[in-house]
Amino acid sequence: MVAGTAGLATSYFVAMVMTIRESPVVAVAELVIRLTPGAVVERAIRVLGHHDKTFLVIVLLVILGLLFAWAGRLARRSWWKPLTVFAAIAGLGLVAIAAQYDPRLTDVLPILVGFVTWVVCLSVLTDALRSEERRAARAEAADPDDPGESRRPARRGFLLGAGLMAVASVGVAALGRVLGQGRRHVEETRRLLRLPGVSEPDAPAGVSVGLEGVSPWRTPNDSFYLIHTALIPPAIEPKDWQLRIHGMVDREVVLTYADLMARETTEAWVTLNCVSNPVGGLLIGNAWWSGVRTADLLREAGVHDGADAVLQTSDDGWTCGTPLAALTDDRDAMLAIAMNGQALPIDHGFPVRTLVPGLYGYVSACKWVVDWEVSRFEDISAYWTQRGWGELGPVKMSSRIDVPRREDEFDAGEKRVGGVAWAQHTGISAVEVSLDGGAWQTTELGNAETIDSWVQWSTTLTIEEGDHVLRVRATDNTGLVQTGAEADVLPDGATGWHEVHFNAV
Ligand SMILES: Nc1nc2c(c(=O)[nH]1)N[C@H]1C(S)=C(S)[C@@H](COP(=O)(O)O)O[C@H]1N2
Ligand SMILES: [Mo]
Repeated sequence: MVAGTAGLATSYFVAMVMTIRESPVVAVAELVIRLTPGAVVERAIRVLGHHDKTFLVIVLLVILGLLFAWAGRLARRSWWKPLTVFAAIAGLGLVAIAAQYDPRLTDVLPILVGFVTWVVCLSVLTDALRSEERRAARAEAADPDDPGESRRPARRGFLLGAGLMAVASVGVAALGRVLGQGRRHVEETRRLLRLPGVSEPDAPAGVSVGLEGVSPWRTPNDSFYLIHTALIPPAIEPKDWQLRIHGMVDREVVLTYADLMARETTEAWVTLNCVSNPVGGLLIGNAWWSGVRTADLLREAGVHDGADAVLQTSDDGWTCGTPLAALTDDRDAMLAIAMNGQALPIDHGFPVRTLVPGLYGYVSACKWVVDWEVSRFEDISAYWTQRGWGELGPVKMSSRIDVPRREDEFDAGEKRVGGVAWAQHTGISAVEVSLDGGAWQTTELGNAETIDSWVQWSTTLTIEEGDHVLRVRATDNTGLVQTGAEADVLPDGATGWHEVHFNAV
């Protein structure tokens, strides 16, 4: 039962800090409610008032307690029988999570953590007891008069271990509750924020080529890719947020959230992508960002001659070195407070992150940013550059086929194909495709809107029966044609042509 409780505590902790709606136990309770006939639920509510859910959770906890005790008994004889009990309980939890509204893959994490905790804690607690029991049985067979003195140390160890584990479980659960409440509060503040100067436009006319299966031109916030090293993204109240600009400047500047709100807002469509995006990969998204121009802030601080970098630090300790030129030239580099017209989601850097068109995220797009040190590249080192990634991080031109998908099969004949292409802050002028290694053919482009955002492309091909391969390449506004030379994502971004194999019948 102690091992079982420990697993419930760790799974609760993980659920709370990830601000997953509720713990797995509550998910099961919700599933039970959903599966119970309406009349029964109504009667229960009439009898129990609003305590129906609490009551159900308590019943579930009691049942779990009995199952844990049973698993403990089984552990006397067998190492695998208790595991099947735990696996069955975890399985029920997974079913309950999967049945929730709009579940995400990460929602299963609390259950996995709980399951591992059960297995580890049960074996830690029972291994010594079991071998002790076997030894005692052997001793008794040899000398039936031995009163079993030899069992005492193992029992004492067990009781001590179980006591410590119980205390630790309560601690973990309480910590989870405190952290979870903090996050929920920030989530609530975020939801209630009114952001003057932040607009929420629809995607501009003509950006879509109107082909189903091509990534939407504007990426919704909840499907925008996420990359961060923080295990638990920081939850920062806007009133507690500050950015300190210091280092090689005339005047140190400290900005609060209210200061940012009082300033003029700049808004732009910008495509952000990750240096770790392989050719054809999905670590890219396009959004309408609102914020304050970094160039203005740095001008007010008065940057010294000789500075060429800004070392940005996040509240979670992550750092990146950003080329000063990209933060001070005329592009829309900004301290962003909103994404697609909404306050930044916590996972995307709430309350404030940096965004620099034309640079990969790892050198520029610092989330939960709290410190800017104006400096020189030779004097600083940052999280990813310490690990062998390139210092400057300009985005490399690339293009992707979204339709057809890999291994697609469709009828031979006329087929519309399409995808996206990008070269942020240079812009795309053409996209071409080649079928089965044939000549490059031009495609039609959607409205490019700005040089900082991606562009959709599409064309219609006549496709004969059989296996095929389609390749794509882009040309940027300087006339440069995307290279077919394949390069790995490390150290400064992948190159090569995306190709898709498919079959027509
Ligand atoms: N604090 C912090 N900011 C960060 C990162 C991080 O790990 N921690 N990752 C960077 C990387 S590598 C990328 S690609 C972008 C991703 O931004 P997104 O998660 O909003 O899509 O954030 C950047 N900002
Ligand atoms: Mo990245």
